[in-house]
Amino acid sequence: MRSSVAVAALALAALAVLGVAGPASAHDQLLSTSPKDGAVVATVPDEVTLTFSDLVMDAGGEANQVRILDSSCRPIDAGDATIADNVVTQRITQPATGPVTVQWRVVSRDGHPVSGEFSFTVGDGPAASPSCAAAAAPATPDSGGGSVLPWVIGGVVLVVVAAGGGYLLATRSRRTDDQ
Ligand SMILES: [Cu+2]
Repeated sequence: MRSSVAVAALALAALAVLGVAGPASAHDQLLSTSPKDGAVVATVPDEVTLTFSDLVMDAGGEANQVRILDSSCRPIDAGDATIADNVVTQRITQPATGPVTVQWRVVSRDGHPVSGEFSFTVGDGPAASPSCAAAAAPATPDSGGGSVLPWVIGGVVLVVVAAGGGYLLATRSRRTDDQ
């Protein structure tokens, strides 16, 4: 009877560790873009939007940035990217034909930066997009999100305490049975 209590305590501790560590490691994912990756559009759009799986942190400064480059890797975007919940929008003010490369970098809800690149084509220029050097990413302090290590250590302590408690309960009950 008592040992099943110890097992239950261990299971609860393990669940607590998993439950707490889980969300901390989930990064936002890019769900869709407009224009879509690989799309061919007649004219250059006024803006590019990126839709993510979760909230994008409006961390200010250049933590979130979308760089839009023409076929010569020259920027055609204007102003800062704007963030509305999980949608990031970047305006385009320069004309362009041919392949357009979009390089993005945003701060996940958990505080971690995620980045990527996609491209579309304006008109019927060459299909293959040039490989533009990745935009120089500003160094962002890894605040907020942080490491999962403290949670792991906390989880191990929980398991050890639970196991110790279970052991004590088990030995006590055995003594009681002996008497
Ligand atoms: Cu993360």
